[in-house]
Amino acid sequence: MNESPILVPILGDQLTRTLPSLRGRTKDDTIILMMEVWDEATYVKHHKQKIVLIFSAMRHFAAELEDAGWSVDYVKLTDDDNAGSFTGEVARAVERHSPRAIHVTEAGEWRVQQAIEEWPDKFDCDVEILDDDRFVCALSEFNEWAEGRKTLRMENFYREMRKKTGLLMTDDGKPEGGDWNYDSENRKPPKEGLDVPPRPLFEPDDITQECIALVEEKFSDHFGSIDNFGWPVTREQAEKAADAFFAERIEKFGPYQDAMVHGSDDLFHSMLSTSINLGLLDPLELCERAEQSHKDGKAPINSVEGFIRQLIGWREYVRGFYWRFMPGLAEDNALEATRPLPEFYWTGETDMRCLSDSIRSTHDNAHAHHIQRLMVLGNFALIAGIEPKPVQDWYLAVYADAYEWVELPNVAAMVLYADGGKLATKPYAASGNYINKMSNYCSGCKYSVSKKTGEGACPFNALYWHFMDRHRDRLEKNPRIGRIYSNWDRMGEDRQAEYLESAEAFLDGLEPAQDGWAREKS
Ligand code: FAD
Ligand code: DLZ
Ligand code: SF4
Repeated sequence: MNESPILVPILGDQLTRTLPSLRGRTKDDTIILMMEVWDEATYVKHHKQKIVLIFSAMRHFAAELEDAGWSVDYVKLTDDDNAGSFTGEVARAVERHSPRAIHVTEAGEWRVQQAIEEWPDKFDCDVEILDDDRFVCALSEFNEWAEGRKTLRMENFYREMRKKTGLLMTDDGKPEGGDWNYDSENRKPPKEGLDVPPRPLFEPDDITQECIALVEEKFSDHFGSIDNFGWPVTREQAEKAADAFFAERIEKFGPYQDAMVHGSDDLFHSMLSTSINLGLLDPLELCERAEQSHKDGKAPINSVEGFIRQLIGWREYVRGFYWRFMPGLAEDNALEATRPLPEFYWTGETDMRCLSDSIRSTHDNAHAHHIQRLMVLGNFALIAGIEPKPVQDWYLAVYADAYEWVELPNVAAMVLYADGGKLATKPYAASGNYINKMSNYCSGCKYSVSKKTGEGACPFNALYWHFMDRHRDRLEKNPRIGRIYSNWDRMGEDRQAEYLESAEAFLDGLEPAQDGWAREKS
């Protein structure tokens, strides 16, 4: 080893062999630093599976790098003198190794990037912060696209990404199949007897078992069950999970993308977000595989286009959006929502079957699929007027794939409309009707979805109109939603009063979440 090496800190969601800060480095001149730190493990009270996943994936990645001949300085959470923060651990590593420079890939989260940007002043060596190029769209490119636009619609951005990548584009520059977006074909309700192949679960090996024991000991008061842990923790396992998706589920991914079935947690979703966000899978490679499965006649265009849109559309778009609007996005509250998060988000104890099943899946798997997150859990938080901050913290804590750059735009902007409409053209508010159409939840629910008000009525129905009524000033002018008010006005004052009273009685009965689940530090 050279006397004065380059120190390369690799963060928990940077587990990619071709990471910019690793590319071009030589093994005899580099110390890789990986750090399990208390600050990251507790800035929200992450689901137990999420901590196991990240620590286990980090430990596996470190072992692979060492096997490949790299020098890895790995700091475990329980190591003596662990400083508890990235900056504290880098300071200790600088003492140990006296590096001539630190090369680090920019952080995914604003909070961590702020800390990294202080390193040049803190440490007596060069600090190089490299752009994270594991995305299709650089942040500078997103800002160029966004600059001067009145609205930042994902669909427009997505078309640019299609052109840029050439995915699903014909030789003469047209969208494959004639349309850019096949969403209208992707709203099939779940039929009886939907036959869903199970996704592969990976048996915890010794490293994962150690992480499970650690989490059981140190994070026993965190949300979630650890019994079902089966997430991929290495690139090899993640590739097996991807293989299974492309072999067995992509065909029906599109049609049933918005479906919800009681007790069926994965449906035809890829379940790859944890691996993609950790850096174990390359999203562009996945899109190319999806495109290939269409070319091979194994998946229809609506499935493949839907999958590609989630990755080069939504995923890239929310990242650009996050960095463009942080730190304000985390504080936005355009609808002035103030109600505390209900306790049932943590306990699952509610008679609303759609919510209790989505929370059960969240508790058991550290996962719920998109439409549960958006139209059940999110929709409820929106129409019940829950304050954004605890909702944001809840989503950040409970999902194994949650990092603020992807979680916050989805929660604050897409679900809660807290940004006032920079992302979505209208709030995604819905009554029980939508949930009934897209799921089998309502048939077994204590509430009646067809009953609008009063005892036993589905709470979503009255809450929907309560939301519409209290935000009339803002929403009436919105061309995508404004005409709903003519239905409201046609009901007449007595009926309106019944809706509002029903909603208020329900809201009054909500038990606020106990302290202790919330963000430990802010
Ligand atoms: P699939 O349905 O198979 O989709 C394929 C991939 O597309 C996903 O793996 C993911 O990488 C990407 N994707 C899909 N939708 C989105 C989206 N809206 N934004 C960004 N990427 C998307 N995704 C996260 O990765 N982390 C989060 O913290 C997160 N929080 C969310 C919060 C809310 C309120 C909502 C509505 C969505 C959130 N999503 C988040 C997006 C989406 O729900 C998950 O990516 C998806 O459920 C992961 O499961 P999957 O891999 O089976 O996805
Ligand atoms: C989420 C998380 C957790 C729970 N723990 C760690 C950790 O101990 N060490 C680490 O490097 N990363 C962890 N992470 C992921 C980081 O929070 C994530 O890499 C950054 O926030 C991205 O900016
Ligand atoms: Fe959810 Fe209402 Fe249906 Fe019950 S009736 S499952 S609360 S939408």
